[in-house]
Amino acid sequence: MLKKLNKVVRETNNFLSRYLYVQKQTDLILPMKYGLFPGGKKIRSKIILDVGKIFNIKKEILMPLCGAVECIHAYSLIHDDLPCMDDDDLRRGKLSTHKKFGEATAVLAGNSLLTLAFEILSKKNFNIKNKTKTELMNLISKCSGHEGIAGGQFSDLNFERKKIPLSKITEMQIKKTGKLFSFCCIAPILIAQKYKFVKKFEIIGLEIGFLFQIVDDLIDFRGISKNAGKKTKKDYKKGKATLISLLGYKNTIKYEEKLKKKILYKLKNFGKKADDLRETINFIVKRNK
Ligand code: GRG
Repeated sequence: MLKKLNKVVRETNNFLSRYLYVQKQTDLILPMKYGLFPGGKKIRSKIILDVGKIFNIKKEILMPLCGAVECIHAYSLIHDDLPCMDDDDLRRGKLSTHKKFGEATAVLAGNSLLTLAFEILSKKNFNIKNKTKTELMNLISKCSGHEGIAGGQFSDLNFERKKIPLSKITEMQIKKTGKLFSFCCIAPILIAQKYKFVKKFEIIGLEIGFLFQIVDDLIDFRGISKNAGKKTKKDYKKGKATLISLLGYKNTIKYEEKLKKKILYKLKNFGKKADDLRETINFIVKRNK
């Protein structure tokens, strides 16, 4: 799995490097690149390619999608680290973007990465039908904005030091992390025009994202900062509403195991073509960064 994931890292980074190389070399290019490379597991890109494999979509067609999703993801991390958000000095084993370039630059580099995602998706050489492009841009907007990542982040900040019920924590984490994963699962299906599978994979994506976030919280709880490439044990100090704060460590592990099994069961009818996606789901649970 690690070999396959590293290949996705190389290919996605190559796509983005080439894309940025032909852009006008403004003063924001450097902090944008800093937020994008190096580091980053590119797990969202891997999922796009895994689902693409199930629906027979060639990798070359999917690369702009991977690039666009990684731009939005990198943007969310840059802004997440800002003092007015989660206030982190370290990301991907190096100084966070605002620590390196200053807050104003980090805000603008983040904004530029968001708009770059839409630029990539609207390009002529993203070789899919215009109708599908519009569907993808509509969906990625919904997943990133107030109904998705931004809305989830808002709740995450608002829930600090409050007693929050499981349903609300789940809803917040599904927005903050699950929505972009669900986009990764739906996008190749929209390209393949296999609309009857959209709902099923939307839910699978939300659940994979939720699983990913639970593991992220467990990594923070276990607190091996050197592996994680960022400060750990922060959730407890900040009074974050997580599954661990509500259910405790052991029950969270049980919850995680159950959720993983539930997702894998939903893939049972997809045969060998879903093996890569199964492998990615298992990797998500085993990862330590
Ligand atoms: C509207 C896109 C957007 C952002 C503004 C700041 C913010 C609102 C949202 C932050 C959301 C956030 C940071 C969610 C956490 C998701 C998560 C678990 C990130 C870590 O992902 P990895 O482990 O990171 O895939 P790497 O470094 O491997 O790429």
